[in-house]
Amino acid sequence: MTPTSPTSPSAAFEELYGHAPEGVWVAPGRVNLIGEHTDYNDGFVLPIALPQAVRAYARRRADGVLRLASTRVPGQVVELDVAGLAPGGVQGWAAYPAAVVWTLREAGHGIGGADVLLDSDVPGGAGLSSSAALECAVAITYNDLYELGLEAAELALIAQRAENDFVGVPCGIMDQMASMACTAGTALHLDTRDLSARYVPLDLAGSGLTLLVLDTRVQHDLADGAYAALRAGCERAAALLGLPALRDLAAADLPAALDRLPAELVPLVRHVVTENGRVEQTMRELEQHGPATLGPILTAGHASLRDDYRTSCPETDLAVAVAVAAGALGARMTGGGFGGSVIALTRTADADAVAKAVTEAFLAEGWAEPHVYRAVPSAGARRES
Ligand code: GAF
Repeated sequence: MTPTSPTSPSAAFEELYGHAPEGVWVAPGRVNLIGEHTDYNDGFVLPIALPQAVRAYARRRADGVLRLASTRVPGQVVELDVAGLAPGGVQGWAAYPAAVVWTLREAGHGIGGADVLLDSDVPGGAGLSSSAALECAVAITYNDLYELGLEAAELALIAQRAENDFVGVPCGIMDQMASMACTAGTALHLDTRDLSARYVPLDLAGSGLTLLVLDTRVQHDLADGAYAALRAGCERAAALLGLPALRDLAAADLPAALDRLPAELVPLVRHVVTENGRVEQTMRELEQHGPATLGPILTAGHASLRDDYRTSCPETDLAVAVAVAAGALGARMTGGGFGGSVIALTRTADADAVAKAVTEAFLAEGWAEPHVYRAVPSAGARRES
């Protein structure tokens, strides 16, 4: 699709709103290499941004009206009064962009209306952060349209608060920071306590490696309560141990701490502490040897999510097992879980065979054929034109 084609989002914007967009802003989805369910425990994460992204075509309006449209829902325009936005007042996909506008206003920023058309190629419900990409695209759009001067981390916090307080999902900060702050060719090592970032080069192609993303097409829904229950369990465990967060539990103190906890919290705490260790181990490997030695750490991370944190499902477990049996160096589910996507690190020469083996295994089970992508560490949110 070219910008001048009659079906381009720019042309669709003009057709919908009767004028051209002022600009185009883009925010990517992500995969997390390692560090799952650590972000709401003040821990460490290591995501990369994907080439798949949400684009916001937008023009500022002077009358306080927010008009929202999406190329995924042709013909629908949701019209909202910015001053009247309130949690619970907007349903469906429009809740995410509206949430960001509400949050900016709540935070005291002098913002008003806009015409916005959203265009996304981030698969939804695949654990690839389509919601965070949507929020971040709107946050960066408003930052420019209203000259707010906010930094990437401030916009990520606005987007997270939008999801927590308006949409109602108690997510951590990983997805929004990944979308806002990742850079091309690197993984982002984020300390979610103070948002300090380190960028570690991740030259997959140059190392003869491919990072496959296998979308199991089992839709996860973080709003369904399971995610909130896990987060609450972690917070209860930290409180029982007298710690600000599980991040403050050192690996050496883990056995003694587990003895003091009720049985149902033991596997949660074990996952979080060992997962933080795997992020740090991954960083050491990347800095000393590059990505080729990461496989076993990824697979160990999956075992922990499967056996301790219990956020995997038969489809993600099978994808990991078959990928590794077919020659992947390592594989794990990525994101919140309960479905979504698996990442598999393979030698590039083996990537097609691994993808084929997983596809055949799914078809043999009578499951939908997985969607397969190749993850390339890409740039974070930015103005595109
Ligand atoms: C989801 C959440 F949105 C993130 O904050 C993070 O907790 C992740 O699940 C699990 O690591 O993507």
